[in-house]
Order: sequence, then C-alpha cells, then structure tokens
Amino acid sequence: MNRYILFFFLFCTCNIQAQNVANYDESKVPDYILPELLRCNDGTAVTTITQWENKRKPELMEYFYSQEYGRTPSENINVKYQILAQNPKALEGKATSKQIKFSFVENGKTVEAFLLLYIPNAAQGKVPVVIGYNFKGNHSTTTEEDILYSSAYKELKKNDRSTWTRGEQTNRWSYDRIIDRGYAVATMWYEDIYPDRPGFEERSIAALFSDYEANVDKPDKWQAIGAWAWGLSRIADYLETEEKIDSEKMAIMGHSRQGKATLWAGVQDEHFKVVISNNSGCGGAALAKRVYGENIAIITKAFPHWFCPAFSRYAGKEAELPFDQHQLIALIAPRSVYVASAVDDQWADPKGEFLSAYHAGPVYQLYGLKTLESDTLPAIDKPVVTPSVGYHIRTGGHDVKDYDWEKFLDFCDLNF
Ligand code: GTR
Repeated sequence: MNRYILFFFLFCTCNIQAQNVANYDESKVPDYILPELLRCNDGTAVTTITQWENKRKPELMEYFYSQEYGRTPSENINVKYQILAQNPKALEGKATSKQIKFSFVENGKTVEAFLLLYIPNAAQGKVPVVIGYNFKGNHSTTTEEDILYSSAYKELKKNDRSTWTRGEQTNRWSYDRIIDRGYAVATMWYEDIYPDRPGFEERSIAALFSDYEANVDKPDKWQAIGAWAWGLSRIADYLETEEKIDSEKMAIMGHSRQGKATLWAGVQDEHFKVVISNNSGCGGAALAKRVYGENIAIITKAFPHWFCPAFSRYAGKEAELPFDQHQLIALIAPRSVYVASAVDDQWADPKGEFLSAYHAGPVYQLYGLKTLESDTLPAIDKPVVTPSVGYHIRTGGHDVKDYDWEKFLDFCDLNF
C-alpha cells in the first residue's frame, strides 16, 4: 500500500475510534466557539425583542427542525379521551387520581396512550400541574394497586413480566411531596407515544400523519424525541379540559432522554411556563461542542431512532455544528427554564449542561429578565436560581431524587 494511503487510513481509523469513546478529560475539551445567539445568519445584530422573535428565532428553530430533532408535523390528529378510572381517595386520601385513555385515530391507524393524573384534595380552586413522562409505565411510579397497564405496555412488554412489578421507580416520583405542595401531577409512559427502539416507528404516533410514508427517507425525518415532545403538548391539551387544573400554570419535567424531549417541547409549546431538564445530557442541555461525556457519534449510533438522520452528519464534527444547545434553551425565553445535573453523571456532562443554561442568558436579558450571573459551575447542592433560569448540581448519580423535586417545586413556586 502506498504510504500516503496507509497514513490516511490510520488517520481515519483513529478519528472514528476517538468519536466513539467518551472524553472525560477537561484538558481535552476542544477550544470551541459557540454560535452567537443575538446575531442573525446575515450578520445583523439582534437588539430588540421583535428582531429576535421575527428573525433570529425562526433561523434557530430551522436548525433544530432540520438538523437535530426533525420537522414537527403541523397536522392535527383526532383524539378521543376516555376516563377509565377515578379514585377520590388516592395517595392515602390526599389526592384524587384519574386515569385517562387518549385514542389518537388517523389514517386508519390508532395509537392509545394512558395518562395518570393526581389532583390534590386539599386545594381550593384550580391548581398548577407538573407534567412528565415515566420510563417504566404508570404502574412503576407508585405502589397503588389500581394503576392500569397501557395497551402499548401490555403488547411491548408481554414477554417481560418482571417489569410489571408496581412501584419500581417511586423514588423518581415524589407524589406525596408534590401533592403536599399544592401541585397536581400528570404522567404517561413515553413509549405509548413512540416505542423506544429502532424499527418500531410503524406503531408510533408518527405513522398516523399523512406525510409519514413520504418522509421515511428524509434527513429531517421526525423521530422519537420529536414525537415525545409532541406528546407532552397533547397532554397539555387534555389538561386544559380539566376543571381543577390551572392551564396557565403548567410545568414540564423530564429526566435524561425525556429531558431532551422536554426541552424541545418547552421550546415549541407556550403552554409550558416552566421547563425542567434533569440530567438530559447530549442532545439535551449539554453543549455538544464541548465533546465531553456522551457525544454525537455515540448517541446517534446507539439510538438511531431518536434524532433526525441529519444529526449523525455531525458525528465527530461537533465543531461544524452551526448551532448548539444553549440556543435551544434560549428559545424557551421568556418562559422559565431549570437545568439540573448530578455530579456522578459525567456521561451527561454537568458542566456542559450548566454552561448551556448560562449562555442562554443574553436572550433572557433581552426580555429584561435576570439570568445566571457567573459562568463558574456552582458548588454541589447549592442551586443558583433566578425566577427565569435555575441550575443545580446535586450529589449522586443519574436519577431523579427528592432533592431534585424539592428544588424544582421551589422554582415553580417562584413562577406561579
Ligand atoms: C443513555 C443515553 C443518554 C440518556 C440516558 C437515559 O443510555 O446515552 O443520552 O438519555 O440513556 O435516558 O437514561
């Protein structure tokens, strides 16, 4: 082999290996340049809210649609709601639980999704609500015996009966605490909307849209994260019909992959006045250009069904991204955002998650709102908070803890 060809071959192999291994060495973080928030693609500086909303914001939205999460369909899907169960003495009498089946019907296909809602009994009048997906089914969030398994759960997990145990993830859902603080809480199994495995899009919500077939090979194809974000908006639509819910006070919280979907839902839907990302990492709050922990090569290879296919073009080429995740967070402004990390969750790059929240600042400032003052990562378990932007890094690993909920609810209180 010609030696130049050999060198080229070795160079390529090393490069591919480097992409597929997570970097945890701060000294190896590249000298990245973050794309500006307040400068349009034609070089115009953004100095007013009107310029931001009419010119710069649509430019950035287009990046996220075409390069990362795929293009959200605009078509309305028919939905019917059916209340399957109601228990006025849930959570030892503290709350009323309601279980609602959503039937999305279009294109000769049906997707069913089951919502579990707890409303505090002590509250007078309407209450604020926190909405979030769960990983392991509604039955995993509580030990209450009357929680139903969704139709998708029964089908997708029929050979995996060990996961049918109740209450396996109660630690992630501080229902008592949430209800005691006067909030309603609504959760759904995220796989009801889009099964979390490649090759299952046919039975996801995406298959109900009329342009589904036409989009199959497109680089901006809408996939799981986009669909999960869409599903959060449909939960909000339903909650608007609930008498006891104050639809002006809706917060969304998502952990990890659902944190990514939560941020994207928060960007697109003004229903959500408070948007909370917990340990969302790569493709969520973390800056991609730091290439620390999980990176684009790793995530798009492991989860080809999450982002639009175009995102994988940036595998190992984060420097070429014309946007970054601080811009995603800024697109939520002037509504409020809270980003949470955990110190042992280096895979999600806590520092990159913090810096995104910090660098979203200029847009909040444009709206006259207070943002994070310092670009130094705060001390562990010492949240830095303004009513518009909050951040904490907690002791421990990749999870949702009572500590997180306590801080999330404090942040919601500041807003509601
Ligand atoms: C990991 C993935 C992360 C994160 C996490 C989760 O395997 O690499 O991006 O989303 O799953 O959702 O728990």
